[in-house]
Amino acid sequence: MAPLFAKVLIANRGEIAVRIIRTCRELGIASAAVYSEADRESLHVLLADEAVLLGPAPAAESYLAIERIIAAARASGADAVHPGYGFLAENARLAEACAGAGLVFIGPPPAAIRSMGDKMAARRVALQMKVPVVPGTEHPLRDDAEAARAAAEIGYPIMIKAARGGGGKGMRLVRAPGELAGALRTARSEAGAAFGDAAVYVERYVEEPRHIEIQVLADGHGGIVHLGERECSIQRRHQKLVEESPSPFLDADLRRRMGEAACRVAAAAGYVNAGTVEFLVDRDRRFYFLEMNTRLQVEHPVTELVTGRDLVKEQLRIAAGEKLGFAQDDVVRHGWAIECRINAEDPAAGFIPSPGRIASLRPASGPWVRDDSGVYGGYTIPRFYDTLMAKLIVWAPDRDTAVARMARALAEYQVVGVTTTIPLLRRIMGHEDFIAGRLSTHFLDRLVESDRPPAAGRRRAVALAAAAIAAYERVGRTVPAASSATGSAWRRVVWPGWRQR
Ligand code: MV4
Repeated sequence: MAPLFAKVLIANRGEIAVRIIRTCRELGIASAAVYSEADRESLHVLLADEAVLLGPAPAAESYLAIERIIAAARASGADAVHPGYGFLAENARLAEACAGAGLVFIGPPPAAIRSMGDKMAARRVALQMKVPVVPGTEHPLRDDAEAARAAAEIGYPIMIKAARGGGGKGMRLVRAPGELAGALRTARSEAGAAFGDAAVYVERYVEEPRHIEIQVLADGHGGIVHLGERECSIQRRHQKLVEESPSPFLDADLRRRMGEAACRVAAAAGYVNAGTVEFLVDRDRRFYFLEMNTRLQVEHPVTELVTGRDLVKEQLRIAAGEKLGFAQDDVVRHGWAIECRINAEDPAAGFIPSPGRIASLRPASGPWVRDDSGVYGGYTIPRFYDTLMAKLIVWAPDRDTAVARMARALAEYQVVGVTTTIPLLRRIMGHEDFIAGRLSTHFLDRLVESDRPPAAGRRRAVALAAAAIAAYERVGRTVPAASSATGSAWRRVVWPGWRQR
Protein backbone atom coordinates (compact mmCIF):
# COMPACT_ATOMS: atom_id res chain seq x y z
CA MET A 1 0.00 0.00 0.00
CA ALA A 2 1.27 3.48 -0.86
CA PRO A 3 2.21 5.62 2.14
CA LEU A 4 -0.31 8.28 3.24
CA PHE A 5 2.13 11.04 2.25
CA ALA A 6 5.52 11.02 0.54
CA LYS A 7 7.09 13.54 2.92
CA VAL A 8 5.85 15.43 5.98
CA LEU A 9 7.42 18.69 7.14
CA ILE A 10 7.33 18.95 10.92
CA ALA A 11 6.90 22.60 11.92
CA ASN A 12 8.17 22.11 15.45
CA ARG A 13 11.15 21.10 17.55
CA GLY A 14 12.08 19.03 20.59
CA GLU A 15 10.34 15.90 21.80
CA ILE A 16 7.14 16.38 19.79
CA ALA A 17 9.06 16.71 16.52
CA VAL A 18 10.92 13.50 17.41
CA ARG A 19 7.61 11.82 18.27
CA ILE A 20 6.14 12.71 14.86
CA ILE A 21 9.29 11.65 12.97
CA ARG A 22 9.02 8.22 14.60
CA THR A 23 5.50 7.52 13.37
CA CYS A 24 6.35 8.86 9.91
CA ARG A 25 9.27 6.45 9.71
CA GLU A 26 7.13 3.51 10.78
CA LEU A 27 4.66 4.39 8.01
CA GLY A 28 7.31 4.80 5.30
CA ILE A 29 6.82 8.57 5.15
CA ALA A 30 9.92 10.75 4.77
CA SER A 31 10.32 13.47 7.40
CA ALA A 32 11.68 16.98 7.00
CA ALA A 33 12.64 18.80 10.17
CA VAL A 34 12.91 22.56 10.52
CA TYR A 35 15.34 24.25 12.89
CA SER A 36 16.60 27.58 14.12
CA GLU A 37 20.21 28.60 14.51
CA ALA A 38 19.94 27.56 18.18
CA ASP A 39 18.80 24.06 17.21
CA ARG A 40 21.57 22.87 14.86
CA GLU A 41 22.49 20.09 17.29
CA SER A 42 18.94 19.23 18.37
CA LEU A 43 17.71 15.65 18.38
CA HIS A 44 14.85 16.25 15.94
CA VAL A 45 17.37 17.55 13.39
CA LEU A 46 19.58 14.49 13.88
CA LEU A 47 16.70 12.02 13.55
CA ALA A 48 14.79 13.49 10.60
CA ASP A 49 15.53 12.40 7.03
CA GLU A 50 16.43 15.98 6.21
CA ALA A 51 16.34 19.39 7.90
CA VAL A 52 15.75 22.94 6.71
CA LEU A 53 17.18 26.00 8.49
CA LEU A 54 14.40 28.52 9.23
CA GLY A 55 16.34 31.43 10.69
CA PRO A 56 17.65 32.94 13.92
CA ALA A 57 16.96 31.56 17.40
CA PRO A 58 14.02 33.79 18.40
CA ALA A 59 10.82 31.89 17.59
CA ALA A 60 9.31 34.93 15.89
CA GLU A 61 12.01 34.62 13.23
CA SER A 62 11.92 30.83 12.97
CA TYR A 63 9.26 28.49 14.40
CA LEU A 64 6.56 31.20 14.39
CA ALA A 65 7.33 32.59 10.91
CA ILE A 66 4.55 31.19 8.70
CA GLU A 67 6.15 32.27 5.42
CA ARG A 68 9.43 30.58 6.40
CA ILE A 69 7.64 27.35 7.29
CA ILE A 70 5.83 27.34 3.94
CA ALA A 71 9.10 28.10 2.11
CA ALA A 72 10.79 25.23 3.96
CA ALA A 73 7.97 22.86 3.01
CA ARG A 74 8.28 23.89 -0.62
CA ALA A 75 12.08 23.60 -0.58
CA SER A 76 11.93 20.10 0.87
CA GLY A 77 9.20 18.93 -1.48
CA ALA A 78 6.93 17.92 1.41
CA ASP A 79 3.27 17.29 0.64
CA ALA A 80 1.99 17.86 4.20
CA VAL A 81 2.81 19.91 7.33
CA HIS A 82 2.44 18.69 10.92
CA PRO A 83 2.44 21.59 13.42
CA GLY A 84 2.94 19.60 16.66
CA TYR A 85 1.78 21.58 19.71
CA GLY A 86 2.57 25.16 20.75
CA PHE A 87 4.16 27.52 18.20
CA LEU A 88 1.76 27.64 15.19
CA ALA A 89 -0.31 24.56 16.08
CA GLU A 90 -3.51 26.55 16.74
CA ASN A 91 -2.91 29.28 14.20
CA ALA A 92 -5.63 29.31 11.53
CA ARG A 93 -3.38 31.39 9.26
CA LEU A 94 -0.84 28.56 9.02
CA ALA A 95 -3.64 26.15 8.07
CA GLU A 96 -4.77 28.60 5.37
CA ALA A 97 -1.24 29.23 4.13
CA CYS A 98 -0.74 25.48 3.74
CA ALA A 99 -3.91 25.16 1.70
CA GLY A 100 -2.81 28.13 -0.43
CA ALA A 101 0.52 26.42 -1.14
CA GLY A 102 -1.06 23.09 -2.01
CA LEU A 103 0.12 21.48 1.24
CA VAL A 104 -2.03 19.31 3.49
CA PHE A 105 -2.24 20.77 7.01
CA ILE A 106 -2.27 17.90 9.50
CA GLY A 107 -4.83 19.44 11.80
CA PRO A 108 -8.35 20.85 11.82
CA PRO A 109 -9.90 23.23 9.23
CA PRO A 110 -9.12 26.95 9.82
CA ALA A 111 -12.76 27.70 10.70
CA ALA A 112 -12.73 25.11 13.49
CA ILE A 113 -9.43 26.52 14.86
CA ARG A 114 -10.95 30.02 14.86
CA SER A 115 -14.28 29.16 16.45
CA MET A 116 -12.67 27.14 19.27
CA GLY A 117 -9.92 29.75 19.69
CA ASP A 118 -12.55 32.30 20.74
CA LYS A 119 -13.35 31.02 24.24
CA MET A 120 -16.73 32.78 24.47
CA ALA A 121 -17.77 31.55 21.02
CA ALA A 122 -16.74 28.03 22.08
CA ARG A 123 -18.93 28.39 25.20
CA ARG A 124 -21.87 29.34 23.01
CA VAL A 125 -21.28 26.29 20.78
CA ALA A 126 -21.32 24.08 23.88
CA LEU A 127 -24.51 25.70 25.20
CA GLN A 128 -26.19 25.29 21.84
CA MET A 129 -25.31 21.56 21.94
CA LYS A 130 -26.79 21.30 25.46
CA VAL A 131 -23.34 20.61 26.91
CA PRO A 132 -23.09 22.14 30.40
CA VAL A 133 -20.86 25.18 30.83
CA VAL A 134 -20.04 26.98 34.09
CA PRO A 135 -22.89 29.46 34.70
CA GLY A 136 -21.76 32.91 33.58
CA THR A 137 -22.21 35.75 31.13
CA GLU A 138 -22.51 34.94 27.43
CA HIS A 139 -20.91 38.18 26.20
CA PRO A 140 -18.00 40.39 27.25
CA LEU A 141 -18.91 42.82 30.04
CA ARG A 142 -19.51 46.43 29.03
CA ASP A 143 -18.58 48.04 32.36
CA ASP A 144 -18.19 47.54 36.11
CA ALA A 145 -21.90 48.02 36.75
CA GLU A 146 -22.83 45.20 34.39
CA ALA A 147 -20.14 43.01 36.02
CA ALA A 148 -21.56 43.74 39.48
CA ARG A 149 -25.09 42.84 38.36
CA ALA A 150 -23.93 39.62 36.68
CA ALA A 151 -21.82 38.60 39.69
CA ALA A 152 -24.73 39.21 42.08
CA GLU A 153 -27.00 37.10 39.89
CA ILE A 154 -24.48 34.23 39.57
CA GLY A 155 -23.53 34.44 43.26
CA TYR A 156 -20.07 34.81 44.82
CA PRO A 157 -17.39 33.55 44.62
CA ILE A 158 -16.98 34.28 40.91
CA MET A 159 -14.16 34.04 38.41
CA ILE A 160 -13.28 36.80 35.96
CA LYS A 161 -11.86 35.43 32.71
CA ALA A 162 -10.41 36.94 29.55
CA ALA A 163 -12.81 36.53 26.61
CA ARG A 164 -9.89 35.76 24.27
CA GLY A 165 -7.92 33.96 26.92
CA GLY A 166 -7.25 30.44 28.01
CA GLY A 167 -4.50 28.92 30.04
CA GLY A 168 -5.25 31.02 33.10
CA LYS A 169 -4.02 34.46 31.97
CA GLY A 170 -6.36 37.31 32.86
CA MET A 171 -8.17 35.03 35.33
CA ARG A 172 -9.18 36.47 38.74
CA LEU A 173 -11.03 34.91 41.65
CA VAL A 174 -13.43 37.30 43.41
CA ARG A 175 -14.81 36.15 46.76
CA ALA A 176 -16.84 39.23 47.70
CA PRO A 177 -18.39 42.29 45.98
CA GLY A 178 -15.82 44.61 47.56
CA GLU A 179 -13.00 42.94 45.60
CA LEU A 180 -14.76 43.15 42.24
CA ALA A 181 -13.63 46.54 40.91
CA GLY A 182 -9.95 45.93 41.66
CA ALA A 183 -10.05 42.41 40.19
CA LEU A 184 -11.74 43.68 37.02
CA ARG A 185 -8.99 46.26 36.58
CA THR A 186 -6.13 43.74 36.87
CA ALA A 187 -7.92 41.10 34.78
CA ARG A 188 -8.58 43.64 31.99
CA SER A 189 -5.00 44.89 31.89
CA GLU A 190 -3.58 41.33 31.99
CA ALA A 191 -5.95 40.25 29.21
CA GLY A 192 -5.06 43.28 27.12
CA ALA A 193 -1.34 42.64 27.51
CA ALA A 194 -1.57 38.89 26.87
CA PHE A 195 -4.22 38.68 24.14
CA GLY A 196 -4.45 42.19 22.71
CA ASP A 197 -8.08 42.29 23.85
CA ALA A 198 -9.12 43.52 27.31
CA ALA A 199 -12.62 42.00 27.15
CA VAL A 200 -13.56 39.90 30.19
CA TYR A 201 -16.60 37.94 31.38
CA VAL A 202 -17.62 36.29 34.65
CA GLU A 203 -18.34 32.70 35.67
CA ARG A 204 -19.34 31.06 38.91
CA TYR A 205 -16.21 29.82 40.70
CA VAL A 206 -15.91 26.04 40.84
CA GLU A 207 -14.19 25.10 44.12
CA GLU A 208 -11.36 22.54 43.95
CA PRO A 209 -12.10 21.56 40.39
CA ARG A 210 -10.55 18.65 38.58
CA HIS A 211 -9.22 19.20 35.12
CA ILE A 212 -10.34 16.29 32.96
CA GLU A 213 -10.10 16.30 29.18
CA ILE A 214 -11.51 14.05 26.48
CA GLN A 215 -9.53 13.02 23.39
CA VAL A 216 -11.59 13.06 20.21
CA LEU A 217 -10.85 11.97 16.65
CA ALA A 218 -13.02 13.17 13.78
CA ASP A 219 -12.59 12.27 10.12
CA GLY A 220 -13.70 14.29 7.11
CA HIS A 221 -16.64 11.95 6.48
CA GLY A 222 -18.70 12.63 9.60
CA GLY A 223 -17.06 9.90 11.66
CA ILE A 224 -16.27 10.91 15.22
CA VAL A 225 -15.15 8.96 18.27
CA HIS A 226 -13.68 9.75 21.68
CA LEU A 227 -10.77 7.87 23.23
CA GLY A 228 -11.68 8.48 26.85
CA GLU A 229 -10.22 10.94 29.31
CA ARG A 230 -6.96 12.25 30.67
CA GLU A 231 -6.73 13.50 34.23
CA CYS A 232 -4.53 16.60 34.38
CA SER A 233 -5.18 17.97 37.85
CA ILE A 234 -1.53 17.96 38.96
CA GLN A 235 -0.50 21.37 37.70
CA ARG A 236 1.12 24.52 38.91
CA ARG A 237 0.38 27.93 37.47
CA HIS A 238 -1.41 26.17 34.61
CA GLN A 239 1.64 24.06 33.78
CA LYS A 240 0.85 20.35 33.96
CA LEU A 241 3.42 18.07 35.59
CA VAL A 242 1.66 14.72 35.75
CA GLU A 243 -1.16 13.34 33.61
CA GLU A 244 -2.86 9.99 33.62
CA SER A 245 -5.53 7.92 31.98
CA PRO A 246 -8.06 6.86 33.04
CA SER A 247 -9.01 9.38 35.74
CA PRO A 248 -9.40 7.82 39.20
CA PHE A 249 -12.45 10.09 39.56
CA LEU A 250 -14.56 8.89 36.62
CA ASP A 251 -16.92 5.96 36.43
CA ALA A 252 -18.19 4.36 33.23
CA ASP A 253 -21.37 6.44 33.20
CA LEU A 254 -19.64 9.81 33.67
CA ARG A 255 -17.00 8.83 31.09
CA ARG A 256 -19.69 8.01 28.56
CA ARG A 257 -21.60 11.25 29.20
CA MET A 258 -18.46 13.41 29.01
CA GLY A 259 -17.30 11.55 25.89
CA GLU A 260 -20.62 12.11 24.16
CA ALA A 261 -20.59 15.78 25.17
CA ALA A 262 -17.07 16.17 23.75
CA CYS A 263 -18.12 14.59 20.45
CA ARG A 264 -21.17 16.91 20.22
CA VAL A 265 -18.99 20.02 20.68
CA ALA A 266 -16.44 18.79 18.13
CA ALA A 267 -19.14 17.93 15.59
CA ALA A 268 -20.85 21.32 16.03
CA ALA A 269 -17.51 23.08 15.48
CA GLY A 270 -17.02 21.25 12.17
CA TYR A 271 -14.00 19.60 13.72
CA VAL A 272 -11.75 17.25 11.73
CA ASN A 273 -8.56 15.56 13.04
CA ALA A 274 -7.42 14.98 16.66
CA GLY A 275 -8.67 17.40 19.29
CA THR A 276 -9.21 17.67 23.01
CA VAL A 277 -12.23 18.93 24.88
CA GLU A 278 -11.40 20.24 28.37
CA PHE A 279 -13.81 20.07 31.28
CA LEU A 280 -13.86 21.14 34.89
CA VAL A 281 -15.40 18.52 37.16
CA ASP A 282 -16.62 19.62 40.58
CA ARG A 283 -16.73 17.69 43.86
CA ASP A 284 -20.26 16.50 43.07
CA ARG A 285 -19.08 15.06 39.72
CA ARG A 286 -20.84 17.71 37.70
CA PHE A 287 -18.86 18.51 34.58
CA TYR A 288 -18.59 21.80 32.72
CA PHE A 289 -17.15 22.48 29.26
CA LEU A 290 -14.09 24.73 29.49
CA GLU A 291 -12.48 24.91 26.06
CA MET A 292 -11.38 22.84 23.09
CA ASN A 293 -7.74 22.46 22.12
CA THR A 294 -7.40 22.10 18.38
CA ARG A 295 -4.08 20.26 18.37
CA LEU A 296 -2.25 17.12 19.44
CA GLN A 297 -1.48 17.60 23.14
CA VAL A 298 1.68 17.09 25.15
CA GLU A 299 -0.05 14.41 27.23
CA HIS A 300 -1.39 12.37 24.28
CA PRO A 301 0.81 9.31 25.04
CA VAL A 302 -1.27 8.23 28.06
CA THR A 303 -4.25 7.89 25.73
CA GLU A 304 -2.12 5.95 23.26
CA LEU A 305 -1.02 3.48 25.91
CA VAL A 306 -4.50 2.73 27.29
CA THR A 307 -6.23 2.57 23.89
CA GLY A 308 -3.38 1.00 21.87
CA ARG A 309 -3.84 3.61 19.13
CA ASP A 310 -1.12 5.80 17.60
CA LEU A 311 -2.64 9.29 17.60
CA VAL A 312 -0.10 10.70 15.13
CA LYS A 313 -0.90 7.86 12.74
CA GLU A 314 -4.62 8.62 13.11
CA GLN A 315 -3.91 12.31 12.43
CA LEU A 316 -2.01 11.42 9.26
CA ARG A 317 -4.76 9.06 8.07
CA ILE A 318 -7.49 11.64 8.68
CA ALA A 319 -5.48 14.40 6.98
CA ALA A 320 -4.99 12.10 3.98
CA GLY A 321 -8.77 11.91 3.68
CA GLU A 322 -9.26 8.41 5.01
CA LYS A 323 -12.21 7.37 7.13
CA LEU A 324 -11.69 6.42 10.77
CA GLY A 325 -11.02 2.72 10.67
CA PHE A 326 -13.02 2.01 13.82
CA ALA A 327 -16.22 2.96 15.65
CA GLN A 328 -16.88 4.06 19.24
CA ASP A 329 -17.63 0.49 20.29
CA ASP A 330 -14.21 -0.60 19.00
CA VAL A 331 -12.45 1.74 21.44
CA VAL A 332 -11.42 -0.40 24.37
CA ARG A 333 -9.34 0.90 27.22
CA HIS A 334 -6.89 -1.37 28.94
CA GLY A 335 -4.95 -0.73 32.14
CA TRP A 336 -3.49 2.51 33.41
CA ALA A 337 -0.96 5.01 32.04
CA ILE A 338 0.86 7.88 33.79
CA GLU A 339 3.02 10.58 32.24
CA CYS A 340 5.54 12.78 34.03
CA ARG A 341 6.99 15.88 32.41
CA ILE A 342 10.72 16.22 32.87
CA ASN A 343 11.49 19.91 32.60
CA ALA A 344 14.80 21.72 32.88
CA GLU A 345 13.46 23.84 35.72
CA ASP A 346 14.18 24.36 39.38
CA PRO A 347 11.01 23.73 41.43
CA ALA A 348 12.79 25.00 44.56
CA ALA A 349 13.29 28.37 42.87
CA GLY A 350 9.77 28.94 41.59
CA PHE A 351 10.28 26.67 38.55
CA ILE A 352 12.74 29.00 36.86
CA PRO A 353 14.22 27.56 33.66
CA SER A 354 17.64 25.92 34.00
CA PRO A 355 18.92 25.59 30.44
CA GLY A 356 22.49 24.48 29.84
CA ARG A 357 24.61 21.50 28.94
CA ILE A 358 23.47 18.02 29.92
CA ALA A 359 26.74 16.55 31.17
CA SER A 360 25.33 13.05 31.16
CA LEU A 361 21.98 11.40 30.67
CA ARG A 362 20.77 7.92 31.47
CA PRO A 363 17.03 7.70 30.79
CA ALA A 364 14.78 5.15 32.44
CA SER A 365 13.91 2.04 30.49
CA GLY A 366 12.64 -1.45 31.14
CA PRO A 367 9.23 -3.07 31.03
CA TRP A 368 6.34 -0.78 30.02
CA VAL A 369 8.41 2.39 30.20
CA ARG A 370 8.37 4.93 27.36
CA ASP A 371 10.77 7.88 27.20
CA ASP A 372 9.63 10.54 24.71
CA SER A 373 12.70 12.71 24.79
CA GLY A 374 14.05 15.59 22.76
CA VAL A 375 17.53 15.61 24.30
CA TYR A 376 20.68 13.50 24.70
CA GLY A 377 23.83 13.46 26.86
CA GLY A 378 26.18 16.23 25.81
CA TYR A 379 23.34 18.32 24.35
CA THR A 380 23.00 21.95 25.39
CA ILE A 381 19.38 22.96 26.07
CA PRO A 382 18.91 26.35 24.41
CA ARG A 383 17.41 29.13 26.50
CA PHE A 384 15.02 30.30 23.77
CA TYR A 385 12.27 27.72 24.00
CA ASP A 386 10.18 25.88 26.54
CA THR A 387 11.89 23.74 29.15
CA LEU A 388 10.32 20.34 28.39
CA MET A 389 13.20 17.87 27.96
CA ALA A 390 11.35 14.60 27.97
CA LYS A 391 8.13 12.88 28.94
CA LEU A 392 8.34 9.67 30.90
CA ILE A 393 5.30 7.47 30.40
CA VAL A 394 4.52 4.12 31.99
CA TRP A 395 1.78 1.58 31.55
CA ALA A 396 0.54 -1.04 34.03
CA PRO A 397 -2.58 -3.16 34.50
CA ASP A 398 -3.81 -1.04 37.41
CA ARG A 399 -3.11 2.33 39.03
CA ASP A 400 -1.11 1.17 42.06
CA THR A 401 1.22 -0.80 39.80
CA ALA A 402 1.54 2.15 37.44
CA VAL A 403 2.50 4.47 40.31
CA ALA A 404 5.10 1.98 41.58
CA ARG A 405 6.44 1.59 38.05
CA MET A 406 6.70 5.36 37.59
CA ALA A 407 8.46 5.66 40.95
CA ARG A 408 10.89 2.97 39.78
CA ALA A 409 11.46 4.69 36.42
CA LEU A 410 11.95 8.12 38.00
CA ALA A 411 14.45 6.57 40.40
CA GLU A 412 16.43 5.28 37.40
CA TYR A 413 16.33 8.50 35.42
CA GLN A 414 19.66 10.30 35.70
CA VAL A 415 20.25 13.81 34.47
CA VAL A 416 23.56 15.43 35.30
CA GLY A 417 24.33 19.06 34.57
CA VAL A 418 20.93 20.76 34.62
CA THR A 419 18.33 20.99 37.37
CA THR A 420 15.12 19.13 36.55
CA THR A 421 11.67 18.41 37.94
CA ILE A 422 12.62 14.75 38.52
CA PRO A 423 13.09 15.04 42.32
CA LEU A 424 9.68 16.71 42.66
CA LEU A 425 8.08 14.04 40.46
CA ARG A 426 9.63 11.34 42.69
CA ARG A 427 8.04 13.01 45.71
CA ILE A 428 4.65 13.16 43.98
CA MET A 429 4.80 9.42 43.19
CA GLY A 430 5.52 8.71 46.86
CA HIS A 431 2.80 10.99 48.17
CA GLU A 432 -0.09 9.38 49.98
CA ASP A 433 -2.73 11.61 48.38
CA PHE A 434 -1.42 10.97 44.86
CA ILE A 435 -1.25 7.24 45.51
CA ALA A 436 -4.83 7.34 46.84
CA GLY A 437 -5.98 9.25 43.74
CA ARG A 438 -6.94 12.30 45.78
CA LEU A 439 -6.01 14.76 43.06
CA SER A 440 -6.98 18.36 42.84
CA THR A 441 -5.69 21.47 41.23
CA HIS A 442 -4.38 22.49 44.68
CA PHE A 443 -2.35 19.31 45.19
CA LEU A 444 1.02 20.77 44.24
CA ASP A 445 0.71 23.88 46.36
CA ARG A 446 -0.18 21.72 49.32
CA LEU A 447 2.67 19.31 48.62
CA VAL A 448 5.13 22.11 49.11
CA GLU A 449 3.46 23.08 52.40
CA SER A 450 3.02 19.87 54.36
CA ASP A 451 3.23 16.08 54.36
CA ARG A 452 1.23 13.84 56.63
CA PRO A 453 1.99 10.21 57.57
CA PRO A 454 0.14 7.73 55.32
CA ALA A 455 -3.26 6.38 56.39
CA ALA A 456 -3.42 2.70 57.34
CA GLY A 457 -4.94 1.45 54.05
CA ARG A 458 -2.28 3.12 51.94
CA ARG A 459 0.85 2.26 53.84
CA ARG A 460 1.68 -0.68 51.58
CA ALA A 461 1.57 1.32 48.37
CA VAL A 462 3.55 4.17 49.91
CA ALA A 463 6.11 1.68 51.25
CA LEU A 464 6.44 0.07 47.79
CA ALA A 465 7.16 3.39 46.11
CA ALA A 466 9.62 4.33 48.84
CA ALA A 467 11.34 0.94 48.61
CA ALA A 468 11.78 1.29 44.84
CA ILE A 469 13.43 4.65 45.34
CA ALA A 470 15.53 3.41 48.24
CA ALA A 471 16.83 0.49 46.15
CA TYR A 472 18.08 2.89 43.53
CA GLU A 473 19.51 5.18 46.15
CA ARG A 474 21.77 2.28 47.15
CA VAL A 475 22.66 1.76 43.47
CA GLY A 476 23.30 5.49 43.19
CA ARG A 477 25.74 5.38 46.06
CA THR A 478 27.71 2.53 44.49
CA VAL A 479 27.97 4.27 41.12
CA PRO A 480 31.42 5.82 40.95
CA ALA A 481 31.52 9.54 40.33
CA ALA A 482 31.98 10.12 36.60
CA SER A 483 35.00 12.30 37.17
CA SER A 484 36.27 14.57 39.86
CA ALA A 485 34.88 17.51 37.91
CA THR A 486 31.34 16.15 37.61
CA GLY A 487 31.40 14.14 40.81
CA SER A 488 29.70 16.74 42.94
CA ALA A 489 27.06 17.44 40.29
CA TRP A 490 26.50 13.71 40.00
CA ARG A 491 25.78 13.38 43.69
CA ARG A 492 23.68 16.52 43.72
CA VAL A 493 21.52 15.66 40.76
CA VAL A 494 21.29 11.89 40.65
CA TRP A 495 19.37 11.05 43.79
CA PRO A 496 18.54 14.33 45.45
CA GLY A 497 15.98 15.05 48.02
CA TRP A 498 13.70 12.05 47.98
CA ARG A 499 12.95 12.62 51.63
CA GLN A 500 14.19 16.15 51.95
CA ARG A 501 11.74 19.01 51.56
C1 MV4 B 1 -11.98 27.90 36.53
C2 MV4 B 1 -11.73 27.52 37.85
C3 MV4 B 1 -12.75 27.63 38.76
N1 MV4 B 1 -13.95 28.10 38.37
N2 MV4 B 1 -13.20 28.37 36.19
C4 MV4 B 1 -9.45 27.70 33.50
C5 MV4 B 1 -8.28 27.63 32.61
C6 MV4 B 1 -7.44 26.67 33.30
N3 MV4 B 1 -6.09 26.66 32.83
C7 MV4 B 1 -7.61 27.09 34.73
N4 MV4 B 1 -8.98 27.35 34.82
C8 MV4 B 1 -9.82 27.37 35.88
N5 MV4 B 1 -11.08 27.82 35.57
C9 MV4 B 1 -14.14 28.48 37.11
N6 MV4 B 1 -15.35 28.97 36.77
C10 MV4 B 1 -10.47 27.06 38.18
C11 MV4 B 1 -9.49 26.99 37.20
C12 MV4 B 1 -8.21 26.54 37.63
C13 MV4 B 1 -7.70 25.33 37.24
C14 MV4 B 1 -8.41 24.48 36.40
C15 MV4 B 1 -7.88 23.29 36.00
C16 MV4 B 1 -6.63 22.91 36.47
C17 MV4 B 1 -5.91 23.73 37.29
C18 MV4 B 1 -6.43 24.95 37.69
C19 MV4 B 1 -5.69 25.76 38.54
C20 MV4 B 1 -6.21 26.96 38.92
C21 MV4 B 1 -7.46 27.36 38.46
